[in-house]
Amino acid sequence: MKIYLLIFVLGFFFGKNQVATFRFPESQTTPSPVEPQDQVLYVLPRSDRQAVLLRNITSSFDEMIILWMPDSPEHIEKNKEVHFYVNATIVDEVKSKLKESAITYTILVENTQSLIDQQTYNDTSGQRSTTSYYEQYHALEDMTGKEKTATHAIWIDCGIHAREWVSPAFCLWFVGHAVGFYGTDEYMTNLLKYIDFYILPVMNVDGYQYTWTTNRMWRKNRSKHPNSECYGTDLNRNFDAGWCGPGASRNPCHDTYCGPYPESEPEVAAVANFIRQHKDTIKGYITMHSYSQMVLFPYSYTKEKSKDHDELLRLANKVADGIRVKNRSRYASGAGADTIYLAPGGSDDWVYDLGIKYSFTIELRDKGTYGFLLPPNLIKPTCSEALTGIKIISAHIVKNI
Ligand code: 0X9
Ligand code: ZN
Repeated sequence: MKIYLLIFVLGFFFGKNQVATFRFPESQTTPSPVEPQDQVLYVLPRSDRQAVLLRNITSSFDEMIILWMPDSPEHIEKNKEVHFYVNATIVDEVKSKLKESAITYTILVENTQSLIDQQTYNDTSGQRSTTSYYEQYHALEDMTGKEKTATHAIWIDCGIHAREWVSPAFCLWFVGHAVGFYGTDEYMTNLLKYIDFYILPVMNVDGYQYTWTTNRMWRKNRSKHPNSECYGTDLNRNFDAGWCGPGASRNPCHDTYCGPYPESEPEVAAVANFIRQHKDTIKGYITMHSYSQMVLFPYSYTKEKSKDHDELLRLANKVADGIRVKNRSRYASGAGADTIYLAPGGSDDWVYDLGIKYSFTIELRDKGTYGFLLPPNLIKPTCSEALTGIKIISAHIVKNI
């Protein structure tokens, strides 16, 4: 059995993975009950007019509204769910605007700050021997690892997007499961006879750290751009696959900013270099995101089908079926561009075009009840169902090596 944890190896290439000691941020204490909290609102636009209005509202309040779903205002369409995080100071104003425009909304998450507190206060170092370690969220300094060489391997990365905390939690949980249940989980033990895993628990190290210290809703990395006041590039728009085409933004202030050129970001360059160097060994690529419960495969940068579309669709359907039967959770499956939205510059598409056929994005729980603020007690069921999926993909890869 070989499981490689890549955080330090790649951290070396990033050249900037020093992390400050975690300090409980002042802004993250639960306000008194009378103090209004940030809220997540849900709207289903019923007409093109409502979609346009929502596009305007969600893009006009600067940092005060953070779109959770879809990824950018341009993707807001009639009859497609919209989830957005609204700063407490403008919650009333936004609600009145929606009412004025006769747009019905519901509150998805009312107690955001309490959820954030619940997810950060119990971060523990040095409790790795207890199972509950894997059922909590962990700050960066809590994760460690090293690298060797493999013959057949599957790469799994987590934490491309900073705020999707259940993703890094999954990578840690997966390592804990593979090591802890080696010999007991027969399927996994067998799998590990034929295939190694490269695990990168957090690709977006700076962004992830920033969500622990400053802004829980941050998505991008934290790079600085010469001609802009805004920070950050969306790492999943910075890979060299249809780079910065429709579905990405050239504006550094936007959440889907593609960066100044492909692989401009050190995190992306490090991962791309590693995968290029190991492309004959790496037989499968799986990148973990949240949220919306989906099993996606290339392409996302074009609506055209890939040449392996049929095989990948069958496999993605098998994953969704497996999760439904074993874990009783519903995952949608399909090519990215049809299933979620057109989004170029993603890691899965780049890896696929490099010649690694089995390339998947898994969007973990949930479907919007908590969104990015998935409570820690849901880490375990989320990881269990993701493991079901990864076992199915891995078995297919092993059969086809
Ligand atoms: O928009 C994304 O990058 C992913 N969704 S998320 O909500 N986690 O941000 C979807 C990625 C699908 N694959 C590509 N766009 N290549
Ligand atoms: Zn994501």
